[in-house]
Amino acid sequence: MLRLFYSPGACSLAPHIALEETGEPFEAARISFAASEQKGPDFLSLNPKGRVPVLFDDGFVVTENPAVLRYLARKFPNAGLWPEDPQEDARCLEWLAWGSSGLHVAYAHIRRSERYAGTEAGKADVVETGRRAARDVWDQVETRLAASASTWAAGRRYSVADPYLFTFWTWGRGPNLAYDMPRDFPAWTAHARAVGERPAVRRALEREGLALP
Ligand SMILES: N[C@@H](CCC(=O)N[C@@H](CS)C(=O)NCC(=O)O)C(=O)O
Repeated sequence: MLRLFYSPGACSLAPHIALEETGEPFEAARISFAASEQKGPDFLSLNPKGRVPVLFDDGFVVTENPAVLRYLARKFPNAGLWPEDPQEDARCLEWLAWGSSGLHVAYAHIRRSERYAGTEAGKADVVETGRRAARDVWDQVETRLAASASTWAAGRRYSVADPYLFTFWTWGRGPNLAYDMPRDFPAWTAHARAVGERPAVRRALEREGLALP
């Protein structure tokens, strides 16, 4: 049995959506950050990094969004979540890598400044730096999507890059960034609305208690 450990609204939303897209049965195991469940012994025995997502597949454990998303796409090829064309394959991987090393890390400077500084002044500086970095990468995503002729991020077809980008879109409208997404990021918002029309996405959003774009 597949089990996804997720926390509502966290980056685990992307594999949560991808799992729904596969149509396979899975268990969604909710981890409460408010109760610090990601730091408890049970969770740490699965993922010593203390982070979601964690995908458990019959004894095999995989973490890190790019790896989890690719694993799901490869394991369930009929869902068509990974492009076959070499250029679209590279584009999909490029989005996943940039998401985890660029967008996520910029955001973490705001949401988790304690990782990067030990004093209150240092943390405030990290948050300010994170705000500039996040705006820069959010703007870059908008520019790329606006220049694309396709509805989907990696090419002609929907892929795991789309729910990953969608997850960052939801962070843009969230309290830490509080961007006016439709006004400032219209191409990304059009993308998020197209993603949000998919039944799999609606099911995952409903389970996590999140609003549609
Ligand atoms: N590099 C990891 C990052 C995972 C990560 O930072 N997850 C966050 C949620 S978005 C988390 O579990 N945070 C809990 C914590 O920092 O205590 C990935 O891309 O999957």
